[in-house]
Amino acid sequence: MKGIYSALLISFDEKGDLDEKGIRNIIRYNIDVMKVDGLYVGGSTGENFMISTEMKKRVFEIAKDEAKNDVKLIAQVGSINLFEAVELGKFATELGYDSLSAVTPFYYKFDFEEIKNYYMTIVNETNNNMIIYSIPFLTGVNMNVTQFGELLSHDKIIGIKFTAGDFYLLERVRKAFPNKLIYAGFDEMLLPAVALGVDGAIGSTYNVTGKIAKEIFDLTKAGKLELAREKQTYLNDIIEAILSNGLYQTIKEILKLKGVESEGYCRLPMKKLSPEKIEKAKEIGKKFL
Ligand code: MN9
Repeated sequence: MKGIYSALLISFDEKGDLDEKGIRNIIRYNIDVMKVDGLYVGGSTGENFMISTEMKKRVFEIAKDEAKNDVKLIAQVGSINLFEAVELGKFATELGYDSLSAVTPFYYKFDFEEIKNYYMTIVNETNNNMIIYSIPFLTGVNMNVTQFGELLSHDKIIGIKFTAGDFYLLERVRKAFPNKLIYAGFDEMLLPAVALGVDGAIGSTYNVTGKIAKEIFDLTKAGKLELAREKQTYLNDIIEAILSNGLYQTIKEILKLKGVESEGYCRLPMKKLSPEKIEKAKEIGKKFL
């Protein structure tokens, strides 16, 4: 389960329906061209929190059907509707996903007992592996080493997707749980996360920069830090440009530029790119064709 995973981008049509052909093309590009080790399906990048339960299931089906056993597959099933999370967890487990993942429950200020109960419920009901998805800047949920430890003490809770810049916490968690999987969640901080011993990384920009990410990962592991830093700087120039133009929309445009056909719309309330921003997206993409 180690290595570089793309947080799978989902293409929608202009009305907001799933663009199945486009989704399949994006999956193939990730596997065949970016050579990622796995796909993280139904995460933030998949615009998962804006779509219906039926659509989430369909996305899991499409990804499994297209990827088969070519790469590892993780299904993000977290939802503050715990019944939905369990239903999706059972569904993805039956499809053969290698692991589930669930975002920490957000919006209400759930206490740790409630958070723990949420994870235990999903794990006990599905009997699949679970990767905690921790992304405090979007959820407002911060967990400390002891709390991570309480969750990770369960055999089925195999790791954390750590999308945060608190690298002291990352190092403490790494030391405390050497046998659990830790995935770096911020693409722009891949090198320092790998230097601190993460097992892999899951990111949105890897849909188009997966090969660069893999180089950074391997160079850093091999201790070739100077070269790794050059590549990280190169990657961060791309990421900075993408972020300033509209994250998911811009990556979808870049995919089109690279010949990956898709409708490439985002789901409302995310907005469309203006014609100027579409041009800008193309300029960004051309720099690393
Ligand atoms: O899955 C992603 N997080 C979000 C992790 O999209 C919220 C990251 O890959 C970021 O998109 C990326 C750019 O900031 O690091």
